[in-house]
Amino acid sequence: MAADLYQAHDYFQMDDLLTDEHKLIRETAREWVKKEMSPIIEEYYEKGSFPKHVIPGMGEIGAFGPYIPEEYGGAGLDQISYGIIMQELERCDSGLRSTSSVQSSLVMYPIWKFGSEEQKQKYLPKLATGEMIGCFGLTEPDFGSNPAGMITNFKDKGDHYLLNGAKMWISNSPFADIAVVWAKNEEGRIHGLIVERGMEGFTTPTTHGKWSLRASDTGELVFDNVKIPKENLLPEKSGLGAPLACLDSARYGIAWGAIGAALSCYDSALRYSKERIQFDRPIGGFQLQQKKLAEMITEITKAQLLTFRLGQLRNVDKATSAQISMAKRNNVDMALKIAREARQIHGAMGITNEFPIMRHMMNLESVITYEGTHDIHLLITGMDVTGLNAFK
Ligand code: TGC
Ligand code: FAD
Repeated sequence: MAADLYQAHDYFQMDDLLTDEHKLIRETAREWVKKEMSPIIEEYYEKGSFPKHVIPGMGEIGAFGPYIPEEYGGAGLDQISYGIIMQELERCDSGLRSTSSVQSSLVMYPIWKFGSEEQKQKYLPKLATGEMIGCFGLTEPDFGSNPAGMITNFKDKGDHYLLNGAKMWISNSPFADIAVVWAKNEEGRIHGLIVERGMEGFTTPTTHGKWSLRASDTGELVFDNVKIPKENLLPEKSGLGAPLACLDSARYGIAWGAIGAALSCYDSALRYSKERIQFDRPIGGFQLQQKKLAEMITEITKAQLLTFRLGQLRNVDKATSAQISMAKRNNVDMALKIAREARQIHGAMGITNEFPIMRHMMNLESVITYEGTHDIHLLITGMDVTGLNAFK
């Protein structure tokens, strides 16, 4: 890959709204990405695997559970800090942000919010450093957008639970040490269970053939009469609202992350438009290219403002699920459109790995689908503004 020339863009002086701590967190993440990730991302993307050797470094920059209290090994930071880290990671690659958001919002968050004190002490400090990696099993082969229909179930066998079923499309499952798995009990009530690698009957086959999110390992979780110790059930919350609350946190992180991918594409396109000469002048001097670039920075700026405000609301626990859905949907769609326009500005060069554009574009095809599809988030907004439920 060519040298990482990335420069962030801040058209509406958003930096004035950040604290010195926010800026320090951003610099730390940005420098780490430039030094450790940018030189290797294309290689791992082509190989189709996540660079596991960077996991301890991710722990050091606070990418695992930044908002988890320090007593459990987290950094005790605010929601805007979490967003800033997600943005810097996804500026490099959505798969890198995925690993961070799954660990933080889908594994550490449910253990912190719904776990017992023993579970928090046992898992959170190791998850915060990356000594332990987790994954989150909600989606099933026949239940994606509609997780309420899940078939995975557990039965009470007196001194343990017996877990059966299968989860599909699970980020990090092939190498995760633990999985937070959502399953129904005999009454059909959804609960979270912590399943550990090595438990008999538990396997994690890798999913092959992805053209998107290639620098992230995806797989299945298969449970064939797996004995789960009773102390591995998350005791503090049950029902679909429990996994959906985790999704709120992860979707919030994606809203920030997608701006990072968009900034990366815009930055590359802006530079290229000033350097590439056709008809004896830089292509950036043509009105058609200026229209693309002007619209890109306008959409990025709107997303930055929306997302910063969402962060303020999250900080005081006032953000609604529907507001998070709007931001996730808007920002991922915005980033995908910018990736496509940026690709055109780069001409043929835009399809090569000399530039990050095509990789971002392919990644964003996953991001627009996972954590609730573009359609599902529109229906959540629709339900919120009309009070009418289109799902039922
Ligand atoms: P519904 O009847 O509306 O709700 C069931 C219960 O949940 C409550 N609730 C929420 N609670 C917290 N946060 C939210 N966002 C919530 N939304 C709803 C609700 O109040 C209710 O509570 P209660 O007490 O009354 O029971 O549920 P529904 O079955 O109609 O479904 C609604 C729908 C479609 C919006 C929901 O199922 C949905 O969001 N579907 C999309 C599924 C999804 O996003 N899957 C993501 C899987 S994980 C993933 O993709 C990780 S990618 C990781 C990476 O690499 O980054
Ligand atoms: P479906 O639900 O089958 O949807 C197919 C199409 O139908 C979509 O366009 C959808 O918008 C549309 N549709 C569905 N319902 C409606 C409706 N009511 N009205 C209108 N249109 C509708 N899941 C996890 O649990 N953990 C993970 O770690 C995880 N990681 C993932 C990583 C990757 C790379 C990918 C691609 C997915 C991952 N997922 C994960 C799964 C992801 O959350 C699901 O793919 C997503 O929720 C959509 O489910 P589905 O693919 O089954 O699509």
